[in-house]
Parts: sequence; C-alpha cells; structure tokens
Amino acid sequence: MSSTWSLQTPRTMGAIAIVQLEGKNTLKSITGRDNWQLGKMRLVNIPEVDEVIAVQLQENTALIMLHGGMQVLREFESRCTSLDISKVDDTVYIEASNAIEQSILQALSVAQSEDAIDLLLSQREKLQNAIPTDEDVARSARLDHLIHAPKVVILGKPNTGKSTLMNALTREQTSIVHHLPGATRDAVGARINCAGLVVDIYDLPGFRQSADTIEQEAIAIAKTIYEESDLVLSIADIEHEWLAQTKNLAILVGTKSDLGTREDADVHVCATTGEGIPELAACIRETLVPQADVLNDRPWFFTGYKPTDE
Ligand SMILES: Nc1nc2c(ncn2[C@@H]2O[C@H](COP(=O)(O)OP(=O)(O)OP(=O)(O)O)[C@@H](O)[C@H]2O)c(=O)[nH]1
Ligand SMILES: [Mg+2]
Repeated sequence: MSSTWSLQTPRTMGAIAIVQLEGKNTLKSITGRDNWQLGKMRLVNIPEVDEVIAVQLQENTALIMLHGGMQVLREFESRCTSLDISKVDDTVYIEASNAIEQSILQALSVAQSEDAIDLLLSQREKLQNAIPTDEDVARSARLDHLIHAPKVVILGKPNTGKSTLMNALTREQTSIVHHLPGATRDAVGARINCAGLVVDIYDLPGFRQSADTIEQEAIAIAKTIYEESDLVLSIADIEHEWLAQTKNLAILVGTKSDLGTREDADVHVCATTGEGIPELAACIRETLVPQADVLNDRPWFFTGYKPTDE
C-alpha cells in the first residue's frame, strides 16, 4: 500500500490543520518516531516543520494536527514530497464500510443544502446493487443541486428592476439600483438560501449595444455566466418586453407589480415592497429540485457516487 496524505481541513489560514495519513509506517517515516500505540495521542516535533499532535488510528491510518498557518502547511507538503508520500484529494473515511458509504460521507462533507443530509443518509441501502434507469439519471441530476449550489441568473432588459430584485432576494444592498438604465455594469453574484435550496444568484447587466468597450467586456462575461447557468429568471415589467433567451429552464418574472401586472408572467413581484418574493423563492426551489424528486423512493445516484465493491 502506497503512502498518501490528505488535508481534512480547508486549505486556508486556521488555528489547526488536520492531515490524514494512509499507508503502513507513514506516520513513522514523517515523525521519525516508532512504537505508535493505536488511539494514543503524542506530541512530537517534526524538525523544521512544526510541533504536532499525532495519533495512529488504525494500522494504516494516522492523523497529524499541525498549526494552521500556510507556511507550516507548505513545509509539511514539501517534507511529504521528499519522503515520497503523495497527496490525494479524496478523503478516506475510516468509518465507511464500503465504497457507497465512502461516497456518501464525501458528498455530505461538501453538500450545500440542508435537505441533502437526510436524503444522502437514506441512500446507503437503496444504492446497494441498484442500476439507474434514464429517469433515475435525470432525477439524480436535479437532486445534485442540493449538493452543489446551482447557478441562477437574473436576465432582462435595462431598467426592468433586476438589481432591486437581487437585493430583495439577498436581503442586502448587493447591487446598485438606479433610475437610469445601464446601472449594473458588472455581474454581481451572491449565495442565498431559496426556500431551503442554496443557490448562487447573479444579477447581470442588461445586454445592450454599447460603444463603451469596458461595458461590452462586462456584457461578454455576463453572457458566459448566462451560458453556464442552471436556471434563468427572465425579467420584464409592463414597459419592457422579455429578452430573447435560449435556456429551457426559465421562470418568467413580472417585476414592478405595483405599476401593473403582466398576463404572460409565471410569478409577479414587487421588489420594493417584497411582495411575491417568498413565492418566487419557492418557485426557484421547485423548478430546480421538485419536491416529488425529494420524496421519490428510488435511489439517488449523486455525482461522486461509487457502487459498492462488495
Ligand atoms: N415602482 C417600482 N419601481 C421599481 C421596482 N423595482 C425597481 N424599481 C425601480 O426601477 C428602476 C430600475 O431598477 P434597477 O433595479 O436598477 O433595474 P435594473 O434592471 O437592474 O437596471 P440595469 O442595471 O440598468 O439594467 C429604479 O428606479 C428602481 O427604483 C418596483 O418593484 N416597483
Ligand atoms: Mg441593475
């Protein structure tokens, strides 16, 4: 078995950094100490790296707790490289008894929406020897939005109230609002909770012809975000028409409902008073992750799922 290490804590400044070591004698080779008793913590000095707390958890698995500074981590990393201990990105969960449990624990560690937790925990038995149908694949892709925050873009003609809507959804002054069209120059993004579903929402500048090269550049970036989006909130008020768009998952949002409502909108909002905002949030959630999918008894073949090796 080869020697590997993986970082268990985020790769950023912190009080401690926890590293998991795999492989026979990996802890011995990195600390230079022998006779590790299973489960017994020791304070050891790794020369020119750090004074660390280390524990051998199982015959082939150990943990090292370093101080969490970036320089310490860099020193540790180069020490591992010089000892031929390679870095792996996937955490090995010693409590997992098979590949399915391993992938469930991995997904739990990155899941963004709370609803993912119970659903992932209920997949252990369901996934045993399960073979996905086409319908399972489609439903599983929708449920994956509970793990990885989907991208939602607000798209519409200038001055239709996109930024005001963005601020109502984020409950903060995230975007500049102005009575003159063209107020939003750059795409503005924020992570929000939409009726239990965590999404990344982007307020895009109104796509329009402009002689200003900087504005054209900003619109080009916004178009890329639009292309990558999972859902479009297509915006129009009573004065402006919908912007032509080609995404098949879209909600038609009629804004400025205090000034009049559009017959052809799916949802009506008045972002200045907050009217219709909870309904829009519920609609976003239901469109991306329908409740029927959450309640469905079939297995969820989430991204990263590995069939059991038993
Ligand atoms: N009456 C009313 N006015 C609104 C509402 N929402 C936005 N407005 C006004 O509409 C104008 C444009 O609002 P913005 O949110 O800046 O519009 P936008 O679509 O982001 O505009 P650009 O960034 O220029 O494309 C501002 O004067 C807002 O105060 C609303 O619900 N009711
Ligand atoms: Mg704007």
